[in-house]
This record gives sequence, structure tokens and C-alpha cells, in this order.
Amino acid sequence: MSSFTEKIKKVDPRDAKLGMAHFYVAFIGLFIGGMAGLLQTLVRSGQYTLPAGIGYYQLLTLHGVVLALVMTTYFIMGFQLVAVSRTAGTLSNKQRTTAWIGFWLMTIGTVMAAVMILLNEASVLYTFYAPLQAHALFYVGLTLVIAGSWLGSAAIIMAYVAWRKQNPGQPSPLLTFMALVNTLMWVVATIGVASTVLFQLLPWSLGIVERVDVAVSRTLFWYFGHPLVYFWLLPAYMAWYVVVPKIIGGKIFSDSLARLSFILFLLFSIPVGFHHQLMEPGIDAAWKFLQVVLTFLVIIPSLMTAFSLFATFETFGRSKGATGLFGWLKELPWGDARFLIPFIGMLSFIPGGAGGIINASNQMNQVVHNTIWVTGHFHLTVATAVILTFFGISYWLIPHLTGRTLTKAMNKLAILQGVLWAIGMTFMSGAMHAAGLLGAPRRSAFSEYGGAAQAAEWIPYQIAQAVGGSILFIAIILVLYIFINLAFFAPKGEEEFPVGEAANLAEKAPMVLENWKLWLGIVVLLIAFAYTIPFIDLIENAPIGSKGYKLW
Ligand code: HAS
Repeated sequence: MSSFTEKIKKVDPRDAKLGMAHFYVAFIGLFIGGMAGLLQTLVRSGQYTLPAGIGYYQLLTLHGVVLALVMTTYFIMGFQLVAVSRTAGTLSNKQRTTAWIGFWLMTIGTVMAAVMILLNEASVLYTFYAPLQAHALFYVGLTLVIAGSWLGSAAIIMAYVAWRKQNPGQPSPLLTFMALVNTLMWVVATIGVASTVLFQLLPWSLGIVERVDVAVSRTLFWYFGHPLVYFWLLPAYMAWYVVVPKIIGGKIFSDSLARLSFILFLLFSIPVGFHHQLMEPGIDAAWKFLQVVLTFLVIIPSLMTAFSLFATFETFGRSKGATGLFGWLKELPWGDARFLIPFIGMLSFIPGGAGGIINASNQMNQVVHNTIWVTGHFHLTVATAVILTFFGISYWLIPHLTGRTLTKAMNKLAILQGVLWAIGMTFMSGAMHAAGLLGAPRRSAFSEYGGAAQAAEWIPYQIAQAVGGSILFIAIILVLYIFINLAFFAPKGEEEFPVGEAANLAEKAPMVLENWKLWLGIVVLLIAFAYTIPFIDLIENAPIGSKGYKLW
């Protein structure tokens, strides 16, 4: 599928190896997590009981941790490292070694956490909320994963700084800029989760302290948890803004607009964690409302992205002679999996984003909170918009890194995979949204709400979820088959790493967008504004425990 004529710019083989190491772990995670997901939908349908004493929450923890935390983080770190290498130049030895140490730390941590989950010593779900308690090694594992990801992040920051030094006064390459923004957001956000794990959950699990303040730990988690979802989203946006225009033969609508939308994510994605805690006691309604308003601000860069994508597609279509309101749609390369798969992701993000806006709408949250509607929401966003885009990226990136090509046969299979995903997810997520509106709770096994007698109303939806889940599992098998083919068996050759150009090359991106003192300064101010007083409230009003610990 190498439909290009210019000389291919290749990622250096040493950086390619680093990227591939991340992708191997990510795709092993996909298999394990996908299998757990299939079993869950079957259990929830009431048609299947787990063998060998495996608990529903143990399975759900495995599914959430492996897919939402492990698979995504590895894919994103790998993708960002090779994207920086491709656009800002080969990593230096020091940068590459730092990233490798990060990779191994993350991997040791992942294995520790996974073993604890498999031993049923850490069935605490992917949010590991207290008072659910896991074995200390689970928390140590998580700490290593975070520490490792900081080293990977350091490699990206070092590569960016080196590029800026060599190119004074020049805006950095767009993909590198985007990877840097996502990295900075990640580092600021993970401080929250690292604090709760290190200072609350780990000492508590080791028995050093008797109790933890649950409200504080949840607040620290969601300080991290919401930017986490944008950490997943932004690499997909990198592909939508920069890669997809090149694949269709078009141009990036505006380089500056793309950069501005990323800066807005950096500013507004962190001070909004309360929108996950709107139903929780201990936080004043006024502070919750402030964060609801800030949440509506973080919707703006997504609307800018939608606008920019429509503009790219329409401008391209019209340049090919398309007429009428939607004539440009016909000109898009529907037979090219590298385009179609991320495009299905974009489509799913329209209802996914609308669902998010409903969740965030203050009182409306009462209707959906803790129902399976929320699970439907994040299966459209992270498990379709984001993951399908990651698959779409893999279909050209894996062969690019392994020196192979995406053949016509694999392209066809990839299209089938994307279509199956769309069908499976329509069933599964659609049924989740509908059952949620009827009050079906999330995170509940069939037996927990008394079986068919109490849940009769929800049963058809749960069966629809199982049907969707089974179709999705077939799609996962296809992805894995394609991945193995592209990594080890596809014909040798050169596959392009597509990097688009802006429509107006004369328009230089304003350098203020790379003024990190300014942006990080505003980030700190916004966080201080949104969190300081409510946090002091939480600590001051915390009940005193039997040992007299107030906070930790
Ligand atoms: Fe969310 C819960 C609000 C986006 C993930 N969210 C979750 C959870 C996850 C998650 C995992 O306010 C559950 C956490 C848990 O376990 O408890 N979410 C939002 C809002 C947005 C949003 C306002 N979420 C995401 C993304 C996620 C994600 C992205 C993962 C990647 N979410 C919430 C709230 C909750 C929540 C509450 C808590 C609920 C509760 O009570 O527990 C926004 O960012 C959404 C903005 C998106 C748009 C759409 C733009 C559309 C685009 C596509 C254009 C298409 C094109 C193609 C161009 C405005 C860019 C078109 C072509 C044609 C031909 C038509």
C-alpha cells in the first residue's frame, strides 16, 4: 500500500526496535484484556459462570488494568517515541537508553501488578479506589509503571529540547510538538496518582497506617483520571490531524489551529476531575460547578478538531472536483484501511463526545452516574475512537518499523476488522447506553443484582452486549493476526510513515505556542484555582480515625 513517490523518511532501526518493544507488550495486553472482556459480557448475560473460582471483579480488574492502563500506555509511549524520532530526528544514545530503562521499569511493574491480579490479591478494578485494598506489590508495580513512563517522557522532552537548540526561532515539527504536549500533560497528571499510591495506598496496604482518607484518595485519582482519558485521546488526534490528511492525499487544514487545540487540552484537561465525583459527598457544590464549567471549556478543542477534519476532507474532495454539500465524501479513499479505520473512530467519537457532554452536565450526571451508560460512553471513546485509530496507525507503522509492507490481502482483512468492530460496538455500547438509562448499574455481575428476577428488564440488553462482545472478540483475533503478519511474515519492503503538510506553508505557527513557561504557569494556576480550597476542605473536615490519623 505504499502509495507515495517521494523518498521514504524512515525511523532509525534502533528507534524502531524501541517502538516495537512497546508494541509487543501492547498487543499481548490486547489479547489478555480482550479475552477478559468477552468473558465478562458472557457472565453479565447470565448464560455463563466463571470456572475455577475466578471472581467477576478479578476478571473486571484484569480487563480494565490491562486494556485501559497497560495497553494504552505502551502503545502511546511507543508511538510518541517513534513519531518524535521520525519528525525531529533520530534519538540520541542518551535519549534512547533513558527510554529503554523506562520500558523495562514499566514492564517489571506491569508483571508485578498482573501477577497480583491473577492471584486474586488485587481485585480492586482499574481505578483501585479505597477502601478496596490490594496487595502491596500491586501498588509497587503501579509505582514502577508510572516511574518508567516518566523516563520515557524524559526521553521525549530531551529530544524536543535538543531540536529547539539546533533550530532556534523555529516552530518544532508538528508531531513532535503534539507528543511533547501530551507528555507534559501526562507528567503533571501522574503526580496525583503517584501521590495517592505512594503516600496513602501503599503504606495502608503494608499496615504502616491503619486507614486512608477515601475522599482524598479519590480526588487525587481523578485529578489524574480525567487527563488520563486525554492522554489516550491525543495520540489519536495526532493521527487525525497529521497522518490522515497525508493518507488521503490532502493537507492539514491549519498547523496553528492544531497546535492551539493541543495547548487548550494541556490547560483544561487537569482541573476537571470533579466531574467524575459530582455525586460524592465532601466537595462543595460550588467547586463542583466550577469544574463543570472548566469541563465545558475542554470540549472546545475537540470541536476545533472536528471542524478542522471536516475542512481537510471537504477541501480535498473539492480539489478533486466534488460538488454539492456532501459530494466530497465520495472522493475519500474508502478502500484504504489506513484511512477507513481511523475514520470509523472519528464517527464513533461524535456520539461518544455527545455522551460525555451529557455526563458532564451537572445535575444530568445523577441520571447516568454509576450506571452502565458510563461504560457505554467509554467504550465509544477510548475503546472505539481511540483504539480503532491505534489499530489504523499499526497497519502502516508496524510494517514501517519492521521493514515490511501492508499487502492488499492484509488491507482487506483490516477493513473487515474495522467493520466488525463498528458492528460489535454498536450492539455492545448501544445496549449499555440503553440499559444504563433504565438504571442498570455498572461494575455488577449478574448474580449481584439477584439474577433474572430483579433484572428482567435489563436481560435483553445484556444479551445484546454479549453478542456485541463476541463480535468484538472476533475483531480482536483479526487485529492480532494482522499484527503478527506485519511484524514477522509480510513481504519485505518499505511502508510509508505518512506525515502531512499544512495547507498554507507560508503561515508560520506563532512561537508563543512553544512558550512552556507561560503554558505550564497557567496550568499550575488553573489547578491551584480548581483544587486548593476544596482540597483543604476535604482534609480539614476528614473524620478522625481510631489511631488519630486525619489524612494519611
Ligand atoms: Fe468521558 C466518564 C465527560 C471524553 C473516557 N469518560 C468517562 C470514563 C472514561 C471516559 C473511561 O463529565 C469512566 C471513568 C470511570 O471509570 O468512572 N468525557 C466527558 C466529556 C468528554 C469526554 C465532556 N471520555 C472522553 C474521552 C475518553 C473518555 C475522549 C477516552 C478516550 N466522561 C465524562 C464524565 C464522566 C466520564 C462527566 C463521568 C461520568 C460518571 O458519572 O461517572 C469530552 O472530551 C467529549 C468532547 C468530544 C466531542 C466530539 C468531537 C468529535 C470529533 C469527531 C469528528 C468526526 C469527523 C468525521 C470529522 C465534542 C472530533 C465526520 C464525518 C462525517 C461524514 C460525519
